[in-house]
Amino acid sequence: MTESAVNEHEVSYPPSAEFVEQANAGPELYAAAEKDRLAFWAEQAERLDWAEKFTDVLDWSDAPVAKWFVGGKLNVAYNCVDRHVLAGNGDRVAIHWEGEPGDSRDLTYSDLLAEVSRAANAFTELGLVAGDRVAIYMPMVPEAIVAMLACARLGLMHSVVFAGFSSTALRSRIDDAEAKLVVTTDGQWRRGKAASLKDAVDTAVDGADSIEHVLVVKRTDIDVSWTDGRDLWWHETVGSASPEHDAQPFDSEHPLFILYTSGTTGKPKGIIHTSAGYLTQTSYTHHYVFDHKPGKDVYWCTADIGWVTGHSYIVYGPLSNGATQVVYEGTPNSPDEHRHWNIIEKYEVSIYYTAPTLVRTFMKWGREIPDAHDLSSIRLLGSVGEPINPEAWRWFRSVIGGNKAPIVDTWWQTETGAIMVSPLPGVTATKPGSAMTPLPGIAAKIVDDEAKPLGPGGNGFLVLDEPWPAMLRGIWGDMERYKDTYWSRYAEEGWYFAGDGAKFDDDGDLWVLGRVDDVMNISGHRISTSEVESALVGHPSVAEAAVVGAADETTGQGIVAFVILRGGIENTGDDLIAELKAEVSREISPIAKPRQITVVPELPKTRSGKIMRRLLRDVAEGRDLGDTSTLVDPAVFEAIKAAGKKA
Ligand code: 6R9
Repeated sequence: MTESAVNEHEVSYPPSAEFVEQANAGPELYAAAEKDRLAFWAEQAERLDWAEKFTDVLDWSDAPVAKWFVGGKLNVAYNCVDRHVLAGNGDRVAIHWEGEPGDSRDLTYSDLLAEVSRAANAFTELGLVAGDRVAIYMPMVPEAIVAMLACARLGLMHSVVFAGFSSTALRSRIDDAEAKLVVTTDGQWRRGKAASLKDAVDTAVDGADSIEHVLVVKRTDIDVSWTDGRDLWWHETVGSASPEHDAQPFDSEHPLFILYTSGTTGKPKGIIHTSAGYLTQTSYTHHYVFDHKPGKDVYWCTADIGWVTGHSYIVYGPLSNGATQVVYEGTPNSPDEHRHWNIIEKYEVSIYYTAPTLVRTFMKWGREIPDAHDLSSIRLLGSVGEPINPEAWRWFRSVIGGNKAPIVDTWWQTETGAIMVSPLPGVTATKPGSAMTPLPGIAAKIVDDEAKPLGPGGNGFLVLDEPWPAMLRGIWGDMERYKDTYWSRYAEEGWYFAGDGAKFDDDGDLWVLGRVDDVMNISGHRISTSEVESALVGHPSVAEAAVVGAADETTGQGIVAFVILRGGIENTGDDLIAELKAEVSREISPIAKPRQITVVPELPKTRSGKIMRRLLRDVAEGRDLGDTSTLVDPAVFEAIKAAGKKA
């Protein structure tokens, strides 16, 4: 392995004395979990209101399908809504909602209770019973969250499908889960324009045998076609239902939702999550990792509910903790690039959780934009979704965090349900680019191909060697694939294979290097795509970079890079490319020097913001493009190919 792109012994950032003073978590949390892991989780489960106490913390006898908090009963929606009202916090704002065109709405916990109760009554009236599946295909409107909670309240499983996905993607998810109801909107706002969403639903449900009803929230007021008997307006059906509803408790292991992961190949996997373990870990992590203080903090997670981050850190974690949060419907540059900072100023957001790709976009737009705003309310920043390169990390901390807000770089997956590896903001001295340490109660290892655990300096695969409460319970309809994908690689040891490469630095801190399929092999040297990207982005001319390993006759793979320049930087052609290659040589090693660097206007990304390296590899290796259906904008490729020809 080559040297890392960053000097990991550079200054680390300890929390300030003032932060430590008021922090939810201290070092004793690690000690408690260390002493007795299961007792620690039993204690965390006390964060929830139980209708019936559990008798056992964990039953792993049917591994790899866990049962957590065995014999317990609770209602997830009651824990996210009712209990806050009953505790006297009904007037607290749960959701400060900002619509894309500039409309806004505040929902208190009492409002949320009335809405969720109405929706639960309406769903019951439609004949839905516990265990049924409901597809939710909606933009970021409050009703989307209400619909999810109404499902949870009734023991229905929701399957949220990102509203940017095609009708084909929606249909395959409806069919796979045999959903009976789709909840949607007439249309969605995108950069000031209303675009139909109902049309896509109509196409998707045409001939879908399982579907009985389509429930439509009026959002944009555009015309929709209507199928009588099947289609229902939310404002009529839910609007006329009673706001009183008695939540029934369900077993700890009652299924809560299915969420399909954007698989790189083949059919998407319907990841199954269940109730009590999932809620315990999302609540626990939201409280400690974000140092959340209910009634004081204003929290904003910029994800979409179509992704797991939206499930765990917009809906279940924050609401179980009685949070006041911002929910934003639109894109960060609508109507202009000031939108996020305007929202932060307006609501005095104190905790801001986003993705590295967005941080790099902000860098590209230039610091004068956030600098024009008062961001002094921010006291904590979070990052999720991919490795955050040290350059973006430092920019985030200094420009957005006023050089004082701790950054929590949180590693986890759809499959893990909740955060697994992250700093604790009042404890950990953080290093730019490192997710640092498994959280208290979480067991992780870095191991080699032969399952040998690696120590400081080691570089291998990230595995989870003990079950955790929010872990997936399977893949919908395909338990063989569940075992095969996650548990066969280290079957003998019984470890969960995360599919990520990782290393421990010499201090024993953990660095996630990216998906294993993103690790290149150059003349027998393993180099992570993100390491090279990080080096490129470290150059003052580069805003964003994507790196792939392309087949190479002599070296096995050669490194091919695509870069976007920062605003105002002139593309000097060969001179610039030579300089960038030299930069990578310097930062990592001559072995890591890209064979080819192409300046491009855009990078192809999935709708969740992940760079589609597979497609870039196709371009780099001169192949026809495969499936581009999950891309935000397939036209991006034409521009990339054109730039490649010029290069
Ligand atoms: C939550 C989420 C999971 C994959 C995961 C890894 C990457 C997520 C990361 C990170 C480095 C972090 N990933 N967080 N890599 N540092 N802090 O993103 O879930 O969409 O299922 O993606 O994302 O590669 O395996 P999901």
